Amino acid sequence: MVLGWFTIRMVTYLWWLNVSVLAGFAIVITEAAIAFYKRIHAIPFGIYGATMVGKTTLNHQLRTRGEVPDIKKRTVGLHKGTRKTIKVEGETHTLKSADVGGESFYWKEWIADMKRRKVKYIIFMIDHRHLDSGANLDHQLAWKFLVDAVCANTWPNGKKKKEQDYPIAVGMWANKYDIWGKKYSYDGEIQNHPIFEPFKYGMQRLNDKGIPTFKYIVSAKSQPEMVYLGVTTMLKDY
Ligand SMILES: Nc1nc2c(ncn2[C@@H]2O[C@H](COP(=O)(O)OP(=O)(O)O)[C@@H](O)[C@H]2O)c(=O)[nH]1
Ligand SMILES: [Mg+2]
Repeated sequence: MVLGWFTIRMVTYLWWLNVSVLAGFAIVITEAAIAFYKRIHAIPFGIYGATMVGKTTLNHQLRTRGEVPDIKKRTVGLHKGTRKTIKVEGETHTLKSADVGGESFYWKEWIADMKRRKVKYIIFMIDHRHLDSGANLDHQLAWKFLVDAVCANTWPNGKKKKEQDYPIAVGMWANKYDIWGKKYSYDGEIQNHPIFEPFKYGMQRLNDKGIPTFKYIVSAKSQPEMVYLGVTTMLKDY
């Protein structure tokens, strides 16, 4: 009788132990699987913008973290996408981006890149050249090209876009803050900084199309934390 009672208790206890160990084990496995999935399924990012804004620098920054050496070479055409793993506040994200030239004859490569890599997040980079000279329309022209391409219902080959062919969000990143921050200092909210003024209409068009836009200020060359925070904010918020 006593033995029987003891056996039942033992069996129940072992059963519970088993269940909790298994449950704990399952959680560990699931977490590992999610981390692994995140690493393998890199989130496709597209980094575009006029020439010399810092696209190659940003690609470097995402890959290496730290001060990026001066980029002297101009990017020719479209490069292969490379994987970057970034870690912010303990969370790891893997993203993939390809370096593309910024001269207008490469702009069509941006669309090819979006289509081929199924770009989910776009970072459009600008700097302060339009503030230095009102006659410089580099960013405005590149931006119009990009907004037209993203909002279009068809790809350049005439094929109709599907719902998942549109990006999840477009970031407008004003780069080289270390150069222009003081010169064009602004008291109000960063969102309202005059550097973004000429791009409002295009942002509105994207919003009307259901694509949120996100304004951001960075120094891609020397401020890795700003870069990483910008990327995670885009991933988290959209
Ligand atoms: N001061 C400063 N210079 C930058 C920054 N980002 C890029 N640059 C410089 O701007 C120039 C153009 O950069 P690059 O990455 O080649 O631009 P891309 O043509 O868009 O690929 C290079 O001399 C970079 O060192 C930045 O945040 N601050
Ligand atoms: Mg480049």
